[in-house]
Amino acid sequence: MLRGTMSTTNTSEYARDNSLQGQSALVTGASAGIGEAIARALAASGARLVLAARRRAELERVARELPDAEVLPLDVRDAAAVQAALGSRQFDIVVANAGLARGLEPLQQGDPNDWKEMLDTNVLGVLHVLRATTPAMVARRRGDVVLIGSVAGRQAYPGGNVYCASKAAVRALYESLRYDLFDKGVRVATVDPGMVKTDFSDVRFKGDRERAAKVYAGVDHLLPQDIAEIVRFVVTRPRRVNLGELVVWSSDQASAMQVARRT
Ligand code: NDP
Ligand code: 8X3
Repeated sequence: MLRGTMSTTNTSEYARDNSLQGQSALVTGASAGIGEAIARALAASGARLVLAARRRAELERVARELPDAEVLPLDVRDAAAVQAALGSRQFDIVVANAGLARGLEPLQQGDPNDWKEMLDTNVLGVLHVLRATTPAMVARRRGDVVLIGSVAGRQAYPGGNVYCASKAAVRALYESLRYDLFDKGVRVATVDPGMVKTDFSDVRFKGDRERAAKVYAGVDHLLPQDIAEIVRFVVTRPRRVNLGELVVWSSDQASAMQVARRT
């Protein structure tokens, strides 16, 4: 076999591909937690960032620390606003991360307003963002879509009902999107984390910080930057490589239900 043929390992290609210089990236839910960490990681690799979420002040806080970032106050539930803000723009990378859980009650005690908020944000919000941004990717035959799913979309747990259903929908969308986009130059991945310490549980328990803290007590839980580094790895692979489904557990978590606590 001649050196320099396609079958030869080319390590310099990998060194080169770690840069996102010249690429534009949209991250939804970039005002906090995992989305903020993803924005920081992609920016550190040279990408120009568009930071989307509802809280302008938090987006501005993140943007101030990045070399080239634009803030885009946006509620992903609002289809018309998402289309108006994103429909005429081009992105190399779209990370659909914005999402939330509300409540942990059995379904028979659940609040339909919570259900609507979760489904509107976690399912329709993702669809709105992808509907607005993927046509330009298809037209250019280039792009990376990364969905932030959850282990909750793979294993339901008590009280997880509608949140788990919303993340199961994200997983189905991932699978379906690959059929829609694989032959159009657009890669699709889903990164599905287990327990990551963010504001997620504060939001789920509507500001009950004590209850939220108990979720992570004694656990060597994941950090937002752990997920961010994986997203960066996904989008910096050579174009022939499409990492698909990445399930990321804390080493202290065996399943949605089994967590080893050290206290
Ligand atoms: P955070 O609460 O820290 O961050 C959630 C982000 O989503 C915020 O930036 C929030 O911004 C944004 N967001 C919420 N609703 C909307 C909306 N309607 N429009 C635009 N942005 C919105 O939680 P995480 O960082 O933990 O969550 C990020 C994603 O990760 C979610 O999809 C979550 O389901 C998923 N996930 C989290 C895990 C965890 O253990 N933490 C594990 C697995 C998955 P703002 O309020 O400013 O709009
Ligand atoms: C967040 C992880 O297990 O709390 O999606 O649902 S979990």
